[in-house]
Amino acid sequence: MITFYDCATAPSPRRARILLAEKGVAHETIAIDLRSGEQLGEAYRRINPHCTVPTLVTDDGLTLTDNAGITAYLEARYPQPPLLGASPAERAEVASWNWRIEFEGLMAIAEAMRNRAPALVDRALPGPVNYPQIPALAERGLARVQQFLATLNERLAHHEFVASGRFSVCDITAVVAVDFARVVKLQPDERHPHLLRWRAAMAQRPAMAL
Ligand SMILES: N[C@@H](CCC(=O)N[C@@H](CS)C(=O)NCC(=O)O)C(=O)O
Repeated sequence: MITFYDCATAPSPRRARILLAEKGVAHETIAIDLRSGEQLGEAYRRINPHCTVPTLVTDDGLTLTDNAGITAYLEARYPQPPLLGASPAERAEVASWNWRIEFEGLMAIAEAMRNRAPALVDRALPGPVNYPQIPALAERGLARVQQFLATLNERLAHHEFVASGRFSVCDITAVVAVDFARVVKLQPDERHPHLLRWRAAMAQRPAMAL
């Protein structure tokens, strides 16, 4: 049995949760309570020394400790439907857009949120090492998130999906990022009609409700 370590309120494990559903992979889920710091406790640290979710423990004995590894593994093991692109050109486009959404979207939101949340003092970055908050990074993060929403809106003006002309892991990462932006009170609005159209289309997929 595949075991998935998850947290219902966090964006990173949501990416893997949606991917597992889109691929139709049977698994059991174990919830990790990030709010109480369970990820930093000895028991979870033994499973994932990076102290982050998601973690996927496969039925062939691998422990995968981030979305990059989980995605590569699931695509190779369950190739249908292909979510990393089919042709060499598609694969390059998916890799490129996925990185952009992670860096310009997810990282920017995390930067804006983690550098000012009172509950995250000294937890400005996830992982086993504590880092202090830098309030100026929260400010910069907000500007970056607004730019990210504009960039994605522009991209979707002429594309039905984010990359490769079909549904891919980029759409999953982008849905998670756009939805997570609400934690810094930024959401697509009338300035982002293409983004709103795409998000409504994505809502038709049952996995996106996860
Ligand atoms: N590179 C990792 C990042 C995972 C990550 O940052 N997870 C966050 C939740 S979204 C976490 O575990 N945070 C624990 C903490 O803040 O202590 C991935 O995408 O898999």
